[in-house]
Amino acid sequence: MSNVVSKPRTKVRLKVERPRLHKVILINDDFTPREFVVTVLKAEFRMNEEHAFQVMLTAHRRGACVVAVFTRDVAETKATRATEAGRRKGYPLLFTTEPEE
Ligand code: TYC
Repeated sequence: MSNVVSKPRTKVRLKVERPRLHKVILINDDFTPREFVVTVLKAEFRMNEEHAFQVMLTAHRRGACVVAVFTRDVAETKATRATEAGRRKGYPLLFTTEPEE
């Protein structure tokens, strides 16, 4: 049997902050077909037709639209995948990310 007695380590945990969330933003362009934008939003962001159509239309009218917020890694992965889906078809479709205030 062991005689070693270890003292519990003192906990110094002053504050636990939630990781900042990052927005995925859809950028408008003049070339990507509306229907293709809707298809990508449904596939990559699991949106239904109606929601995807509204997001596409907002980006079309205002130049950009926030798609959703995620932790940084997830936001960047989804933005990259969605942008690449457009590239594969030769479209300039672009999704960017930025941290929430
Ligand atoms: N503006 C495009 C068109 O008229 C459609 C479109 C909408 C493209 C939103 C990109 O993020 C976008 N065909």
